[in-house]
Amino acid sequence: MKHLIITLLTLAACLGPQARAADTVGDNPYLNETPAQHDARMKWFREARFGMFIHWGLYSQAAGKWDGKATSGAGEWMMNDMQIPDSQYAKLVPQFNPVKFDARAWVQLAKSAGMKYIVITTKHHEGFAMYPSALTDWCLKSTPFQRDPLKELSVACQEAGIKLCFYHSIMDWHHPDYLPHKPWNDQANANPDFERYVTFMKGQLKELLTNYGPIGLLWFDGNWENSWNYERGADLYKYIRGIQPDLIVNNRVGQDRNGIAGTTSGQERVGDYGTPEQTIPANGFGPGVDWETCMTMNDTWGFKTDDQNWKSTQTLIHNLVDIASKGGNYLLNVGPTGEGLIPDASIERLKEIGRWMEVNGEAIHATTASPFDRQLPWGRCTRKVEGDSTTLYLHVFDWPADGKLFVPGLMSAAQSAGLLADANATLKTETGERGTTVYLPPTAPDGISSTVVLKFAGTPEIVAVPIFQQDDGSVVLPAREARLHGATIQYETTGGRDNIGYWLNPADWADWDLAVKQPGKFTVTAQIAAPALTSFELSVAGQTLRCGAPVTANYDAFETVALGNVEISAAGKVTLSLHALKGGWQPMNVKSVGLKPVTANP
Ligand code: FHN
Repeated sequence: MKHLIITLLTLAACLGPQARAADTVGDNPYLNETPAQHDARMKWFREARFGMFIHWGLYSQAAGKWDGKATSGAGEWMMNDMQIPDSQYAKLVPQFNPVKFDARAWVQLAKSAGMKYIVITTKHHEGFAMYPSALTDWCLKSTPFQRDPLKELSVACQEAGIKLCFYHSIMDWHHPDYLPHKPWNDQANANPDFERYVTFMKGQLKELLTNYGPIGLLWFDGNWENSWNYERGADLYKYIRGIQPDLIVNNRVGQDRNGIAGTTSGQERVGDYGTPEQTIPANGFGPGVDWETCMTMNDTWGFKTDDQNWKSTQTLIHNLVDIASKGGNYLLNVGPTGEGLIPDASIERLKEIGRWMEVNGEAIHATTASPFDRQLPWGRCTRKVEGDSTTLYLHVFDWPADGKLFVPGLMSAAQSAGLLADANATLKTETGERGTTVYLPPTAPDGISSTVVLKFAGTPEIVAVPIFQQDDGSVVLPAREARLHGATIQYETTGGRDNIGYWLNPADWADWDLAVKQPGKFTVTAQIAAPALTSFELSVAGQTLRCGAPVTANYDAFETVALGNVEISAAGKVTLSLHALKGGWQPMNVKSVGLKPVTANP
C-alpha cells in the first residue's frame, strides 16, 4: 500500500496543471502542427476510449517464480526485485516458446470487448526485444520461437480494423551501456556509454516503426531515471514522429517529473497525452487534455501464476464508464503466459465486457466528458454532440427503487428519452426547479450499468445545483455531491463504499455548494475514517475551522467528528470546502459533512 501511495502521490504531483500537446520543440516540422492538425492526429485516440494493454516478455515464462521462490512484486519486475543477474536470467531464453500464441485470437478478443487499439510490449525493462531485432541477440530470434508475433499481430490488426500500438521501455536492465547501471546486471561495459545506448534504442524504434506498418501510438515507459531528461525526450519524440508523422506518443517519452502531463511550466512538456496509472483522476483534466488510465485486471502487468486477485467485471465496466465520463481512455491490461495464452480469467472478463459493450458501446465510443460539474449520485454521464443536437448517455449504476431518476441541474426538456437496451422504450421526463426527473421501468436492463439516452436540440442547459437545507435548517453534504479537485481524490463506490477517498495528495480538496434559506449558527460535524492522525481546514461563509480527526481502525471505519461552530448570517448560496492542512495532513476518507442549527439555550 505504501508503494502504491508513493506511486499515486508521484503521479498526483505529475498530473497537476493541464497538459497540452507537445508544443513546438526545436525546429522539427512534425512538432509545429496546427491545432487542427493535432486534432486530426488525435481523432482516432479520442474516439477509441478503450484499448488493450499486453505485457508479454521473458518474465511471462517465469510467471513470477525464480528458483521456486515467488516474487513479491509485479511479474515483469522479477529480474529487478529478485536481483537476478543477466547471465542467470538468460536461462529463460531457450525456454521461451509460446507455440499457442494466436494473434487473430488476441485481436478478436480485444475487438469483441469493444477495444479499438492494442498496446503490446516490444521491449520491457528486462531489455528483451519481443521481435527478431537485427541489433541484438537479446531478442526473440534467440529463442525456439522462430516467428515474429509483432508481424502476426500487425496483419491481424489490419484485418480487424484495430490500431496496433507499441510499448517501449527507455529503462533497460540488460543493455551494457544503459545507465544507471544495475549492480546485479553482470553484462555491463567497463565504460558504459549512454549515448551508445540511445543510438541502439533509436535503432530498435526505427525497426519497429519501419517493419510493421502504420503504428497507432508509441507508449514509452521507464523514463524516471536520472539518465533521462526533457531534452532527450523531446529529441526522441521528434525522431520517431519523423519516421511516422501520424504517430501519437504518450507523455512518458519525456522525463518523468517533467514529461507526465505538464508538471512544469514553460516549454518542458513532451508527448501527446497523460498517463495516470492504476488510478482514475477525480475529474479528468479538463477540456483539451487527452489522457488514458492504464490498469491491470489483477495486480500484475506481466503474468504471475500466483496472482489471482482479479477485479470483478462490474468494477472493470464501472471504471470504463467513469473514465469515459471524464474524457479519458481506459487501457486495460492482459498478461499472456509463456505459452502465448491470455489467462482464462482475463478472457472471461473481456467477454462479459464485450456483451455489455454490444448494447452500450455507443455510450462509450466517440463520446466526450460529462457536462455536469460533479459526479452524479447514481452513476455517470457521457455526451455526444452531432451537428446541433446533443445526446446525453446516463449510465445508471444504482437503479432507483421508485423508478425516478433525478438528474440535478439538467434544466432543459429532452426531445426524447429512451434506453439503449430497449429501442422501443419511451421514457417520461419532468423538468423542475432543481433538475430533471426521468421515469424509469421498475427493472434495470443491466445489473452493472444501464444506459438511459436523452436527446436534445442544441445544447441542454445544465446548472450547478446547490444542496438545500432540510425543513429544520440542518443540511447534510454527502460525498457523492462533492466537487472534487485534484488528480487522485475521488468518490469511491467500490465494495459498497460511498465516500471521498484516495485523498492521497494534500493539494487535492473538496467542496460543496449549499443553498441557505435559514441563516444562523451551526454546529459542524463530519463522518471521517483516518488510520492516522490528520488535520485539515473547513471553510464556509468567510470562516475557517482548523480541524483534526481521531485515528480510526481503517479507511472504512467512519466516526462522526465534531469540528466546531460556524455562523452563516445571510440567506443565499455558500460554498463549504475541505482542504488538507500541510504539515499535519494524513490521508482520510470523508462520507459527509453535516450542519445542524445551534438552538438557543433553553
Ligand atoms: O514499471 C512499469 C510497469 O512494469 C508497467 O509496465 C507499468 C505500466 O504502465 N509502467 C511502469 C510502472 O509505472
